Amino acid sequence: MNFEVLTLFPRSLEAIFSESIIGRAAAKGAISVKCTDIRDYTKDKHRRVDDTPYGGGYGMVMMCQPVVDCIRAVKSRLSGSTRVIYMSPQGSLFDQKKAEELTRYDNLILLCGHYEGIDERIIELEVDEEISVGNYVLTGGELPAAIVVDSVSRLIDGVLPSPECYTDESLQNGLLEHPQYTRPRVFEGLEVPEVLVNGDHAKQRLWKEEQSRLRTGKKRPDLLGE
Ligand code: 4G1
Repeated sequence: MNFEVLTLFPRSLEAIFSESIIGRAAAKGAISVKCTDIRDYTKDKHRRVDDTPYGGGYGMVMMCQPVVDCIRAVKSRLSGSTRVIYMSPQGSLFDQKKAEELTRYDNLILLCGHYEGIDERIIELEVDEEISVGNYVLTGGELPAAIVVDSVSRLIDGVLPSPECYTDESLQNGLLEHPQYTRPRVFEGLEVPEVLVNGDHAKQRLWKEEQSRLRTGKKRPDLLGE
């Protein structure tokens, strides 16, 4: 999987993508993540990428020319299937099902807005799909794009150290994780549940499944459709 993030702030994301599991996966070639600076595509003599909105109103809007040229330039050097996604509060809500769906593409181009967003004609001309990561106000689409890169990447072969890391995982079957503990066995008087310390493997598996269901019902009944 190849991710192409188009942004006015490439360095903010490069820092995230060069670390941890995603950084390691990219270093060994299981995925590739590239950030492209939209400003590099401006033809304006002052290198401007935004302008005031027609019809008035607060703030600035990202202009067609640099964004459309940037998308087309990136597209032209890609091979295989490509999906152009605009990270936008107007998109449909990102979830695990969508993450799995996106693994089918060879390339994901993730366009990040800033200011008051982008000229609508960019969406009409070049965007296949709009995705939102949640209902709150942000200053830009960079963190949402990082969320998509992170959650899609971990479904790609060779990204996680062992495949059980996700076949076993909670949200994969629509449930939360059971409570987790590590050493010490007692911390400030709080003990690790006995079954995890002395139980046999079958008992522990049953306990985990039960805890998973109980906790989902209590903390996230919406996941059970309740
Ligand atoms: C109206 C949230 C505006 C925000 C209503 C989730 C949010 C991109 C996302 C905004 C953004 C609501 C996202 C808002 C996002 C242009 C640049 C749009 C930043 C911008 C609920 C600002 N998932 N927000 N507008 O936050 O890009 O992907």
